[in-house]
Amino acid sequence: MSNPVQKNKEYKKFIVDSRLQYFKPHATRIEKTFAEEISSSLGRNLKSIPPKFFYDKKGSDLFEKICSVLEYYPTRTEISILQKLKTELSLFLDGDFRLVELGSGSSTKTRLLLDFLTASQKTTEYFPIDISEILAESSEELLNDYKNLSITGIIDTYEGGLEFLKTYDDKKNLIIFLGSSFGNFSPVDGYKFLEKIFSTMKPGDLFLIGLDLVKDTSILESAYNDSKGITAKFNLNVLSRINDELDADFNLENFSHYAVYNEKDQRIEMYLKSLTEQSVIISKSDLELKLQKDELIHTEYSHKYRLSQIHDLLDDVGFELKHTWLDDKKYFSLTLVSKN
Ligand code: AVJ
Repeated sequence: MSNPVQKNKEYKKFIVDSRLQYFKPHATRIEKTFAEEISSSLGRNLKSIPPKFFYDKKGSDLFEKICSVLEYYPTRTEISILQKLKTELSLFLDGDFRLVELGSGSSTKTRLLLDFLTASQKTTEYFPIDISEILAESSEELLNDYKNLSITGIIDTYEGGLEFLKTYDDKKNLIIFLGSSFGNFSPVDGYKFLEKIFSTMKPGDLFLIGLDLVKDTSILESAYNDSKGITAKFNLNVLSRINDELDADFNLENFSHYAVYNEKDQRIEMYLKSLTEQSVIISKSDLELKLQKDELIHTEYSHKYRLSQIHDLLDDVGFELKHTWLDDKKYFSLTLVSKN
């Protein structure tokens, strides 16, 4: 086969060493800037800030902390399911698979799958797809710990990375999307995203998705209102980020964290509540934001699913259901599907 890189002219390949390389799109894409997105999302009648902006360095660190607070059950529950799953995965893998991860992930979860793949395959490739530069240090640690592993980072949006992978070669892919990150999508956007994944998969490829399940409102609301206030800090941090990067003057003391479960729409809704009537200047977005007392800025939806909904959704997109793994309390799910 000819060098597969040549087919993807719009990506530039960076070789770090024989086991580590990454691809980055060449030209700047026609994506809106942070300033533009904030200008339109906060410029509307119902104000919002897209959740993808939570994850600057500080926000990513705070999210890591959330993952280990007592009330936030998803991370540790998913890890416990992955521990169980990895011993059963061989039943579903015919031949060698490359691990493709949407998001560069928490290395704890990635490692559980790499433990299994690197032990059962002569060599294993790991392809994280992430818009933020994939951390050099964590790659180095992985390469140290798994001698028959090689890493190819794709620094792009999930959609871009998947499109790139589609024509990359004909090795089989096990695509993983963990942590219930899918829960941030609205039902319509989520459906489109799954169609995108489906359309970029080759027959024989597998897709593993981690989704949070519907449960008692009190358990859900506690998970997003932890007693240490880490989730509140995480939510408020997006305002600091806007202050720093867009020359804004949000006074964080004038806002509070508010998270509530909407039973009808099966989602946690997160907001920043304005504690006073106030006005905020966001220079780089060219915006003077006027807020009423108690006005809400929407920052995140985190959808929860019933098992039957997960199965119907994946089935509607065209996937074939292979298996769903749950924890004992049925708090969280991991579902493996294939494209035939
Ligand atoms: C990363 C989107 C899965 O929705 O639970 C955690 C983000 N927000 N606490 C989630 C989050 C507040 C998290 N996801």
